[in-house]
Amino acid sequence: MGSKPLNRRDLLKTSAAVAGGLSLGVAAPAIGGQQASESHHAPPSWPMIKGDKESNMVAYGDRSKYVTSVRIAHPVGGRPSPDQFGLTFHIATPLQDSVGVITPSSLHYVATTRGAFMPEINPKEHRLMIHGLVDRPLTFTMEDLKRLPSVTRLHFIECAGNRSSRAAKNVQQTHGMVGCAEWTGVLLSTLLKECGVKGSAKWFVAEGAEEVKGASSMPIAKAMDDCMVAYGMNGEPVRPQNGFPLRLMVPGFEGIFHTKWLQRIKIVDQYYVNYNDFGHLDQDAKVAALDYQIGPKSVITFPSGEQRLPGKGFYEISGLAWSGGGAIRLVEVSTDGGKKWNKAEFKGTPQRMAFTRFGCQWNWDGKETEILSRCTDELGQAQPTRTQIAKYWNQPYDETFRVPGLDNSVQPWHIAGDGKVTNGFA
Ligand SMILES: Nc1nc2c(c(=O)[nH]1)N[C@H]1C(S)=C(S)[C@@H](COP(=O)(O)O)O[C@H]1N2
Ligand SMILES: [Mo]
Repeated sequence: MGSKPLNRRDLLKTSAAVAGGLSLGVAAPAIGGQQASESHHAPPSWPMIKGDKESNMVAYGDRSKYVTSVRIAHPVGGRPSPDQFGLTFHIATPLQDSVGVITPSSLHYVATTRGAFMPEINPKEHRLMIHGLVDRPLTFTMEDLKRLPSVTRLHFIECAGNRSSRAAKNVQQTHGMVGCAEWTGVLLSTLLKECGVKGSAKWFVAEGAEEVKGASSMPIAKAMDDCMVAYGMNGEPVRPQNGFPLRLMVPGFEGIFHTKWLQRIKIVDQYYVNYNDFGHLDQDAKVAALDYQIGPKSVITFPSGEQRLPGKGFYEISGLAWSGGGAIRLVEVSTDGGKKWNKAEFKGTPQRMAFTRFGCQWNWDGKETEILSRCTDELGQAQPTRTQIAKYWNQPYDETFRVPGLDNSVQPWHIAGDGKVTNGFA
């Protein structure tokens, strides 16, 4: 880089100079910045991208050819993806390249429970039926749904199989089965009020249009609280892989409950086990409501596995935090393997069951170390370490340890003296 390593004081000096105005160029340059002159480091002149009507630069915006991050097939919970028949069950988000809190739809993770089968639904003919323990069973077309009052909310979805392991090399492999999008739709409670829910209703079951039908029963209280029937995702119709034209959002609950290609909701008075069930067998609605929730979780996305720091000096550590229990209240970062913890800064206002981007200023001394993040949500729930999880399950913490159930453990990234970042579990 050529520039002299920057320490925190230099950075503060620089920002003070910027804030004061008119003194630019007097203070020390920021990271990698060099004194500008006409002969040296002037911006190069670039060729023009040739757009024509057919190209996706005009009709449907493409990203730059220099931006190349993509989703990858993800081995989730020991299940191969793609499997022996070439079917892909799980595709992971490239979190290492993420900025902000929105996962672009084309990079949002995808999980299907039976291979890559997706129904191709014509929205004009699509119907959502709500029946069971209601006064008036109703059927809604997409047009009907769009006439009703809408909500737009930022929410994450995470697959219960999203887990770190020693074998995982980067944050896409350790944490990629999660994404956060801006969802638009109608609150399920709005639809249920139209139908009139009977007093005996305790659970509801949702069904998708493809071969595999729906997940386990969900408590009716959740339906009346914040469930959404979503037709919009990041400012456009929900993508086919994410449930076009309609999907159920069950904020904070494990991914499997967010039924895609939603066509039917039945209100019932008892717990039903579905074909799609993955062990959600709590038959007490209150226990279930807590058990289906994603725990408080955070991960550093920069610097993270397989990245490399070019040299000692200033870096902003950046990462994501989320919880099924509500909004994130606190994120702490350690740069010395967990001895000291510093409060991270939020980028924007934390929202309920949504990604919160955090940052932490760090002056790396160029020595080998380990960096970690941990979070606490609005319920006061704190993210555990792997050793704490092993203790909780009464298992020895050794090379064979695999987190049972959901894995929201603290993820360490190891930084070598040459700046190479690797998985701290390996
Ligand atoms: N109809 C239907 N809905 C489904 C699934 C499915 O296979 N079919 N997969 C579930 C699982 S396991 C997860 S984790 C989430 C993933 O949502 P996404 O693919 O939009 O990220 O959808 C859930 N909804
Ligand atoms: Mo999933």
